[in-house]
Amino acid sequence: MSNSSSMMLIGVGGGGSAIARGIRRAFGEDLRFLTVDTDATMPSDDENFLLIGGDRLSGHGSGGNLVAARLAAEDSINSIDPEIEGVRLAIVVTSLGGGTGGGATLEIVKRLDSLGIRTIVFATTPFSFEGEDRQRLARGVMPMIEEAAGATFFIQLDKLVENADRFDDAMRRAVDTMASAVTLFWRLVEKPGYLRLDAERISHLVAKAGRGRFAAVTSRGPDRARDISDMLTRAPLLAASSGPVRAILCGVLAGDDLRLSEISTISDGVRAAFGNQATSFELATVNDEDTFSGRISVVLLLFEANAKDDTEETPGGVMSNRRKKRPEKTLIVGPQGRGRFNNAEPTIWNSEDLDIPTFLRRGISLDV
Ligand SMILES: Nc1nc2c(ncn2[C@@H]2O[C@H](COP(=O)(O)OP(=O)(O)OP(=O)(O)O)[C@@H](O)[C@H]2O)c(=O)[nH]1
Ligand SMILES: [Mg+2]
Repeated sequence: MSNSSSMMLIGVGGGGSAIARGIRRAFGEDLRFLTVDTDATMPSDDENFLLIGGDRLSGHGSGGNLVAARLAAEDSINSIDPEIEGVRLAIVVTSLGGGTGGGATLEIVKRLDSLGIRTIVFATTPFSFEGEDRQRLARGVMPMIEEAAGATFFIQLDKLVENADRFDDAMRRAVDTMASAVTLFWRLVEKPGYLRLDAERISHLVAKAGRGRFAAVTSRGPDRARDISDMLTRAPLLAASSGPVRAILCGVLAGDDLRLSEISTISDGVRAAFGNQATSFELATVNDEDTFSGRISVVLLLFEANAKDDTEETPGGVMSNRRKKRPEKTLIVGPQGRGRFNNAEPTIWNSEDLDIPTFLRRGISLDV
């Protein structure tokens, strides 16, 4: 591959690949990029497309079968290695609700992790109108993806597209929002601005972050900084919280006209709205006159720690909310979630792998 960037965008499954292609359109050719699917018929950019599980699924997709998609990804996992040579940070975009977006994403993230590549997963969860089966499929795989990945953002499509009228507007908004987050990381890695986050700090943040929430907002005009603070305070994607926010990453993307007072306004607004109990607040700016002239975009990533979880300080000083292992109280489930059945042929019934504990398949959390 000619692009030797250390960051790569990977879209998985039909929905994930569609979003990833949209993000790439926003970047042009510069972004190192791969789509992975079990379905050979989906629109793809051949050079950047990897078909997995061809022998098992004959290029027809998994048809909502999580287990078949996982096995397809396992069959083909070696073929991903040459595509990710030299990558240090992977942003994986997926849409949960089908088989491939859930099952293959899990296997791919595990592979990336085993190769020492940091992973950030952005995963949409289905619209409520798509029905309970898809929701259940999504819920079942979420804890496993979260366990395997560095930082994970689950994005409810219902919330992401609130107030959108037409379906294509809604999808465009999904792409735009995630594109802003990808832009932030890509620019921080490739072309940092004045307030930079060094690669080591990003690496620590991503390695230990666990589940987070994020939103991206844009404004122009004389009151753009205040607008942004207001919009972030009201952002539906940031609203749901199961615990206090422990770490914040605030990325300000702007042109050369960004004023110091505007950075202060945004920073103060974010701290006042979300930062009361945050022990880590990272602010980074990306300066790109060509793309952001006249406007400011802010990507806000919030990491919260569940009250039951321990936290730990990483060498980079960023709080982690990944669960510490507490053998006497906590039920430890590895990334695969198949326990001692790890190397056995799965027991498949009704598209479910019965060797995976029921609470994991059903997405039920246990208070032990
Ligand atoms: N943003 C966006 N989301 C989509 C699109 N198509 C499907 N989705 C979402 O993606 C979820 C998963 O569906 P698919 O992507 O078709 O499934 P898959 O991951 O390819 O898995 P299988 O086809 O079952 O192997 C759906 O429940 C939708 O919520 C799309 O074009 N754009
Ligand atoms: Mg598909």
